Amino acid sequence: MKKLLLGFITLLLSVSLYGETVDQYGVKDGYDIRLYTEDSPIVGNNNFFVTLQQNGKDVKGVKVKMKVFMPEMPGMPYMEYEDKATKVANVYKMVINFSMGGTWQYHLKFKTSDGKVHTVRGSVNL
Ligand SMILES: [Cu+2]
Repeated sequence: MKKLLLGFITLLLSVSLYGETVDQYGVKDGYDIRLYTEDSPIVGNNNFFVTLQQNGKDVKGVKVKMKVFMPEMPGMPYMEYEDKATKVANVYKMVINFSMGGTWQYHLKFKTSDGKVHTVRGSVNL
């Protein structure tokens, strides 16, 4: 019975993680950051979008890049992938390749026009 219950809980968790888009908000050094996807992340290429605002206005002259990585695990080397964003209208777009499922950490870096580099950390599940 215990085993059956545990199996049921695991199933529920995997269902809730699967098929969800990414939509994460953060504040760093006075900048409001939103990181999101339009589709649920998959193994392979994924479009990630970032918007950056300060006091409710889009921030100009910013360079954005994102690194995703997964720590070394038994039988599996450290993995990472990085892309620099291209700007389309007021949205920064990156194409991120995940080489396997699981939890990926990310460092989202943006360089503002004053030359400062700001880093936001988080994770994405797939
Ligand atoms: Cu891995």
